[in-house]
Amino acid sequence: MSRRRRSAALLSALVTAVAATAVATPSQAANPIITSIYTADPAPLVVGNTMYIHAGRDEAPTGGSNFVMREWHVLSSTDAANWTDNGARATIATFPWAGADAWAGEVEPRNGKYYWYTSINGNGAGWMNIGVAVGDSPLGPFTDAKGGPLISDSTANSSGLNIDPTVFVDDDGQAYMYWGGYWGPRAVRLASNMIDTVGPVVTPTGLTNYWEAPWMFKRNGLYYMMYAANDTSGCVTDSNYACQRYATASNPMGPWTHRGVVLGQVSSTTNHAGIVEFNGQWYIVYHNANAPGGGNFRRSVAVDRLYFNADGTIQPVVQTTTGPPPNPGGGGGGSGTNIAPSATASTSYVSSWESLAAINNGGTPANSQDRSNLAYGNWPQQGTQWIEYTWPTAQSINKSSVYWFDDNQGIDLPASCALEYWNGSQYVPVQLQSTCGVAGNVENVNTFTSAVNTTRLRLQITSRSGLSTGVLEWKAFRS
Ligand code: FUB
Repeated sequence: MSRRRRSAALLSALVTAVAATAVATPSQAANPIITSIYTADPAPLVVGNTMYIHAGRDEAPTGGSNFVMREWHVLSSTDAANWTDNGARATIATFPWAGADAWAGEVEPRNGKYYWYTSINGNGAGWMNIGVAVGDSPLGPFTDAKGGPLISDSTANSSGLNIDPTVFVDDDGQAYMYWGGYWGPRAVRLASNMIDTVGPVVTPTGLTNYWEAPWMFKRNGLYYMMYAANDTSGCVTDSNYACQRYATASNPMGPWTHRGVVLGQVSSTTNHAGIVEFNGQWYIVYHNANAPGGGNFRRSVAVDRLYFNADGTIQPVVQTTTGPPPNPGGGGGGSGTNIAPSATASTSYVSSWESLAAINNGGTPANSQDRSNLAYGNWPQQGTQWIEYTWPTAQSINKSSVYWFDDNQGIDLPASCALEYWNGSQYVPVQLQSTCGVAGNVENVNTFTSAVNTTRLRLQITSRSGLSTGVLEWKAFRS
């Protein structure tokens, strides 16, 4: 395999990404979180120490009476209070088979890839479709993953309006997609490639007064479905508006049991929201018409805290104009001490033009190509390689983070990773609170379910087919 693997297409995509990054626009903490443009239909995603929001952009003129939506932006924050607009990361042109209406979507990670499911108006028969794009990081660049719609009006039992996908991958690896507008929720299983459906499209039961905009997640073994409703029986004062109701289920395909209202009426007629946990706090992201010059087709994303009761029910959200207080958490170092610099590093293999010293020489890279503070790489090895820290005395460790090296040549982001520790007689897996992170351009923070006491910590790294892997910085935090 050539060390100089580099295609013109990849270069062009990178140039696009770098250009978009160059115009990143930070804002002050407040709701709405971004006022330099109008944003809508937010879908939150936590990767490492960063919360991302994938959102549409409203471009309707003042007084406009229709959506004008041509692109999706990615907003990001490391404290849930101060947000940066990273620019348009996907547009209608991302889908060559489509021509209009970049409506609501959601990004779901799997196998080191990020799948962006979107509502988009196809050029074929019917109106809205569900498309899917794929990228290597939450910021993209994203390309059409399928060459046509995943769901369209031709799909048997599809919704009356095929919009607003929410995708959820369960602990057993099975993925589910819910979507639908005009009171027509639908559900289907996705294949492990994330771009094909498996089995029939079904109509879920129990989503009382469902209108559109589902959002699925799981907490403490219970499945939650939040969705927009527009009834006047406890939801809104005028059915042109919507609230967010929610239901729970013990099975990802339902049946669902309606539990109540999460988010009341907002100042825009549409109400679209997502829920996520970040640095130990739950958040709801939603949109309203509160930005200067805002309106029903000039919406803006807001973020507020969300609280669960002890029985798993959700407390009604208090909408604020201040937004949540900064919550930098412990991600990327934070409260714990990084003890990697005091360890001796070893590895199964290091290539001659890279350096093992890179992994614990401190600092946080600017991106996955930033080798200014050295880089570790194992090209031309493929499959599983490891790096390891050894301390002279046992350390109590409860968290680790890794910043992957990707030279866009022979070294790429891994397919997967795993942490192990030496228990005195053998290596055993470190149990993590979520899947070992393999995202590019971010610090992937892996929090342990409980601290381990050990003299040796090992990071197992499995490459993608035909490629090798690398690390810019690997941290281990004392509990
Ligand atoms: O933004 C266009 C549409 O409005 C979304 O797809 C719906 O959820 C509603 O927010």
